[in-house]
Parts: sequence; structure tokens; C-alpha cells
Amino acid sequence: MVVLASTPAVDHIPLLRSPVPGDYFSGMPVVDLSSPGAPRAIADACERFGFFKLVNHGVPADTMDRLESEAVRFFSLPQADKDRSGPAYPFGYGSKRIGLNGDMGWLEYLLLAVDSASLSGACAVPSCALFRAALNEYIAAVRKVAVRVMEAMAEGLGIAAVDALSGMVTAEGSDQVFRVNHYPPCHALQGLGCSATGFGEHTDPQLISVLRSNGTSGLQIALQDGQWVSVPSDRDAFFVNVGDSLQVLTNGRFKSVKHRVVANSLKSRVSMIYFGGPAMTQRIAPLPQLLGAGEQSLYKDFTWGEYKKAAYNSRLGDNRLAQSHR
Ligand code: GA4
Repeated sequence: MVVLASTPAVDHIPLLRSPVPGDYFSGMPVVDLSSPGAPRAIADACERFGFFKLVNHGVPADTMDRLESEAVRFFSLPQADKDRSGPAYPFGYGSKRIGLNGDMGWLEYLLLAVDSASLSGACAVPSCALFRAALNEYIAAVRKVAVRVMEAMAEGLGIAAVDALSGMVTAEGSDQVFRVNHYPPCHALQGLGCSATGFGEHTDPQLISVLRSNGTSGLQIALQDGQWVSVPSDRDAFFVNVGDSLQVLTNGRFKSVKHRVVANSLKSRVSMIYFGGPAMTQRIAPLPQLLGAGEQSLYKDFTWGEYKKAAYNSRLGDNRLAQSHR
């Protein structure tokens, strides 16, 4: 982390070394969802990195573009109007503060609840009908992609029941969240060799996260040796990452990847992320089909509700799974 004497605009936002061309991730697994080899390629990427890029996913570019332009329109509203859609917790508009325990980032966002395949009816924001329609269309499509990916994961792991994993997000009462992030350009740090932290390093507590962003880079993942690499942006693809709960269900075979976002000094970044979590009462423990003879679970038993509660009481960068290790 870089420490600067005083730059009021970014006060309280941790700074990071700016990415340089050599940081780009050259070994990115790219999975073609329409190919017969997808299940094996997905399982392999989840074991090695907990992360991959997904192409040929079948979601029309229009669906993605419509949501992006509605999001841009929302984030361009006067601050007072956006604040009327807050606070972010449990759901709504938030700016700079992430979670409830003091984490800060150079971003504004909408955190939204998903009921089955669309925005929860109880979710008051966003109030604009066009934005809501774009969100519902996109959420239905991205959720289908998440289900197909989880079915492929089960196949790639050699599990006979195709819905062993996907069934947890399609189940009644599953806990799905959607967030739209806007990282404005951080002009104050231009040319200083450091960048504002957009979203600090963390792992996602859920099973799976499916991200789409505009053409602005900023996402970085940590490789297993701890090295941070930048993910080249691709507005036509999805980026999928394994969450903590999926790491536990696979008894550590799939890796919940540490990731973060570095704000750009010139361009704004917009990302939209679907987080697939199970029902609150779902037990999170290694699937019996994945435990070899005599193999024990590496983790203490917990339900998703218990894990989520502990996660929301933690700081963003905490190693939440470490507490769950036996
Ligand atoms: C990370 C994944 C999702 O964005 C999120 C985040 C949540 C939040 O922004 O409120 C958390 C973070 C995320 C993990 C630890 C806690 C909760 C912020 C934080 C400090 C919506 C989620 O489910 O967990």
C-alpha cells in the first residue's frame, strides 16, 4: 500500500500501486460455455485459480448494454437524488462506505435483493421503470448462466446429480444479491504512480459470482502464490469466481479467489455482479460425493445464515474461511 501526505479527495481511501502493463494476467482461463469441453475446463480453472472468463454464454449484448446505460443514467443523477435511494444496508444506494465495519472504497453502488429470477418486489430501488426493467431482464439472464455454470461444475467434478450445486441457488428461499458498482475516475492521483482502492481485497462469501463490466479495467485477482494480476476487461464476456461456500462444498478443491478493484485515474468503470447464495438454512459442508474414502471435512459445519452473519460482522479483507477451518 502507498501512503500519500495529503490528497483530500481520497482521504480515508486506501491507495494501491497503479497497475503497469506487466501486471496483466497472461494465463487467464477462457471457457466457451457452448463447447462440450466446458465442464472439465471450468472445474480445472476453479481448482487452479477460482476464476475464469466465460464466452459464448448466450446473453444478448443488448441485455447487457441496456442495463449498463440505465446504470450510467442513474449514477449521473444529482447526489441528493441518489441519496434518496439509500442507505445501502440492507439494500439500496451507497457511496464510499463498504459494509458496516469501516471499509472504504472509491466507488458508489446499488446493492439489490433478488427473488427467484428478478428484483425482489420488496426492493424499493431503483424507482425508474426503465432501470427496473433492464435489471429484471439482465438478472433473469445472468442467473440462467450461473445455473448452467454450476451444472457444468458438478459434471466437471464427476458428480452424477447435475443439480447438486445449482439446486442451491434455484431452491426456494435462496439468498441471491445483485450489485451495480460505479468507480468514477480518480483524477486526483493521475500520474502519481498510485491509485485509489475501488473495492478492497476480499473473497465473496457466496457460492458463485458472475461479473460483467464495461470496457474499463481495474479488477485484479490474487494468484495462489499471492501475486496480484490485472484482469483485462472484456465487455462481451462474464468473469466467474468461486465463493467461500463453494470452496467448502468441494472441501477445498475449488478455490475462493481473493480479488479487488483498483480505480482508474481517467475512465469510469461500471460493473454488475450477480452473487448466488443458498437458502439461510442450507448446511455448508463438503458434498459426500466429493469425499474420498476416509477423507474428512477440512471445515467446521455451519449454515449459510450463520456464515453470512459472521461475514457481515467482519472487515472486508478478513480471511473469513480461516475461522471455519478445523
Ligand atoms: C463481498 C461480496 C458482495 O459484494 C457483498 C459484500 C458485502 C457488502 O458490500 O456489504 C460485504 C462483503 C461482500 C464481504 C464482507 C462484508 C460484507 C462487505 C463486508 C465488509 C454484497 C457480500 O455479500 O459480501
